[in-house]
Amino acid sequence: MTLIDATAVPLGGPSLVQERRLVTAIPGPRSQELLARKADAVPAGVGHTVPIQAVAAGGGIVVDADGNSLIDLGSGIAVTTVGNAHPKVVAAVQAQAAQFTHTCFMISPYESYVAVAEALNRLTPGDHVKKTALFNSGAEAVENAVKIARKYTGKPAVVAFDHGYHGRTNLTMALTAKAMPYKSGFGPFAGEIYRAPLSYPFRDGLSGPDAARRAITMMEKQVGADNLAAIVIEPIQGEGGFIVPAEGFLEALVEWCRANNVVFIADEVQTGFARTGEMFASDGFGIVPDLVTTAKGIAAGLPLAAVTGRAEIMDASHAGGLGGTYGGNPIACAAALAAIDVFENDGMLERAREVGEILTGRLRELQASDPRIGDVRGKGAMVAAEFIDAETGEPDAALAASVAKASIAQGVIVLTCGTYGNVIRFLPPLSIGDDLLNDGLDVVAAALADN
Ligand code: PLZ
Repeated sequence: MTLIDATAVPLGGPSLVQERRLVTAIPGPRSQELLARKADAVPAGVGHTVPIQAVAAGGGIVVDADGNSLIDLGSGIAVTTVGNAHPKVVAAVQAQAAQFTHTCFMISPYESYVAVAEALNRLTPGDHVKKTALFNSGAEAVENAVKIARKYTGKPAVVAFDHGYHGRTNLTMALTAKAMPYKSGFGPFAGEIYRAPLSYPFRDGLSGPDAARRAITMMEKQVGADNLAAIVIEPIQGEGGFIVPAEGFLEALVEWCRANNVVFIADEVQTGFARTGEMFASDGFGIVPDLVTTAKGIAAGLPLAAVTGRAEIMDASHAGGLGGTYGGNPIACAAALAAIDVFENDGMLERAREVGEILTGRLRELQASDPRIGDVRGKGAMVAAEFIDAETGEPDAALAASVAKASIAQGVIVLTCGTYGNVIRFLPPLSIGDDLLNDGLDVVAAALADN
């Protein structure tokens, strides 16, 4: 068992040399060694996309144990939006860790939890009175949002949508649409969960209002508003393929929910915190959800998640009904306060839009000369290309997989997604420079040309 010589490892953060540099094949020997240990020690169910041993990251770079520098176009699935090992986050974490690491907020409260709640109450869409409860993961936040909505309405049913992703716990598996790899063999799932059709303009060609009517008819006829506590929807589907609904779809659903005492839960776990060029994707659609779930970008990589919403809904649960040992851990809260400072004061919304323009511009250019790119879509720095068979228009998952694999082999971290597995998504940290981003996109373009 060889551990990495710490003196040879660069510090992470923005001071890392910002260039793609391969000194071995991917994976190099040290990475291979770790992956062999992983295969022996960690179950096969816990997969990995990029076969490296990460040792440092920052700016737009991930460095591996073999000394390779890879361009990061995935942010650890939309988490390190402010940049990996951001100096403000590092300082906040170090200071809090030296102060105390845990008391349990339900036993001895501390200020940072309350400050994160205040910040989320202020930043999430709508100027109504809000409250926030903190948890550890996106899935846990979604589960709690459902609990809160059921308690408030006294109704049992929940509607999720086609292509939705909400987590891997039992209730959130039930809410998640895709069987493989998320659900297959892991049932039975939680009851009283129903699935409504989404708006997927590239594939259904429906206007927003028409797609909403289709979903509302399903909810009225197959569930019944009298039985329905909440609908849970990602404003832009993340794992499901970065599907941006047609204009008017979300607005019509919100309106129907209001008229029918149904809680509208926006799952902004992937879309939240500047990712879409707005603080929350809901802002870009002009909708005000009743409850918003957040995680990922909120704390730059420390495990933290939240449910924020209308005070009267959030307050419906009895004392002791919500919580958990670690929810709102002080180190995670310190990281969140530092990240929120960066989101609010360091031009992150503007940067997300700039990064988005580069991504969309470059991908549209590629699409113009390659009919295998069926659709380029997204908002801000959340952009994807959907790959199709140029003749039939059918999803081409094999092409997306081989372009992603070839890009990774050339030192560019890209992630696939989509119900059909035929989408490559781009979620770079907003600390990435234009040159690095363009180099990464050059590599993806070359990989596509070779495939
Ligand atoms: N809601 C919208 O995107 C997490 C998970 C990938 P957790 N998405 C990435 C995988 O293979 O596990 C996600 C999300 C949306 C909820 C979640 C769940 O968040 O923090 O992973 O529990």
